[in-house]
Amino acid sequence: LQRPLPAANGRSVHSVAQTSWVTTRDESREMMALWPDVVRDLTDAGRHLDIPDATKWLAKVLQYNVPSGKKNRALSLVYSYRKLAPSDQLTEENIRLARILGWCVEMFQAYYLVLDDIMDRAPSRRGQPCWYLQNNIGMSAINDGILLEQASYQLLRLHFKGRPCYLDLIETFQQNTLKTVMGQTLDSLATNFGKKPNFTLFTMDRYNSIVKYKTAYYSFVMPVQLAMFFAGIQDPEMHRQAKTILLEMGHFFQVQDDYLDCYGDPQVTGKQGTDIQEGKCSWLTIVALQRASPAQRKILEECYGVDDLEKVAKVKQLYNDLGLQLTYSVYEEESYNLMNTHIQQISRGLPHDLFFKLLEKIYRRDS
Ligand code: GPP
Ligand code: MG
Ligand code: MG
Ligand code: MG
Repeated sequence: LQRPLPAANGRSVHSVAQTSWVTTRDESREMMALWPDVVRDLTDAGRHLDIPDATKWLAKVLQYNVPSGKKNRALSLVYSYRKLAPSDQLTEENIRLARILGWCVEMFQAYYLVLDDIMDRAPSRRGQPCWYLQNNIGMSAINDGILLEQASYQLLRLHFKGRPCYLDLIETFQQNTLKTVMGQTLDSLATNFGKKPNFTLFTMDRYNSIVKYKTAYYSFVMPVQLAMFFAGIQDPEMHRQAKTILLEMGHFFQVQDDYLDCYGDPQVTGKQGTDIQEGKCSWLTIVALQRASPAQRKILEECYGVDDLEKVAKVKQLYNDLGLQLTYSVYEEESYNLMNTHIQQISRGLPHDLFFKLLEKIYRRDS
């Protein structure tokens, strides 16, 4: 599925991507082997036995929404832990705990996605109907989102309570969730809560804030921060340097997400794009507004954020006329090179190859 990768900065991108793919696949298998234990911990380990219906429902919510994704965030966490922990800490038991922490992250991701899909009126996710559209669940899915969030804290409590890093882990989840919901707030404000979008908020500055908060913190900063705390790394300067490059990667990741919403193959991404009809503040729209002639801007004002297939097609045609696919590939290439340079500048004892690996995982992604 991957396009051939050109070498950048003299590094053989292709071979790095291939090796990482093999290890990622093995780690993904190890994660899946642990999943039944996670469900058991949360459903029939002696808790809430007096309300078996609710426990059964929780098992269903977990099964549908958590293990079906790519697990990129969990895999990043486990990989980071392996790279960051002192070798005497890398016991079977600690690797298992890192994987459980990975599942906590995936449960948070599932919680965000269940709610985000309601907010974005999305039809599909990970190649299946969105949870709120399953069996008339509708707005009850809001409660299921909260179930997923609280189950994640419960799993954390079961395995980490009493460890020195426990409070740091809880705070990392809480702080990053606050950032994420603040980002969703900005996203909703630009979208004008489902009415006609507010183009005065469609600036690159505003876009940068939206994606930093709604995506970069929880998708890139959080998994590595958790791995650092679990590995016993507290040094604020190390955390600051990691955060700086991870926010950059998270920004890049959301630009890719916006691009794939329009130009991706739903068979590969597992989700049908809705950004145009929902009037989202997307990277494509910002660039289009920057480049549009007055006549073209008029098309956007008439057609953007309207649930009408013909109008959606007109917006896509305008993106094509403005050459946005080429703009995107140039942007992707340039950002990739810039991030490689920034990784080389990391000075505070953080392993560069960890960040190179995280970057390779997303560079030129199509899903
Ligand atoms: C991505 O935006 C942001 C999220 C999935 C964060 C949701 C967080 C909540 C607290 C609800 P997006 O809508 O473009 O993502 P996607 O394309 O995957 O729907
Ligand atoms: Mg969405
Ligand atoms: Mg959204
Ligand atoms: Mg999207």
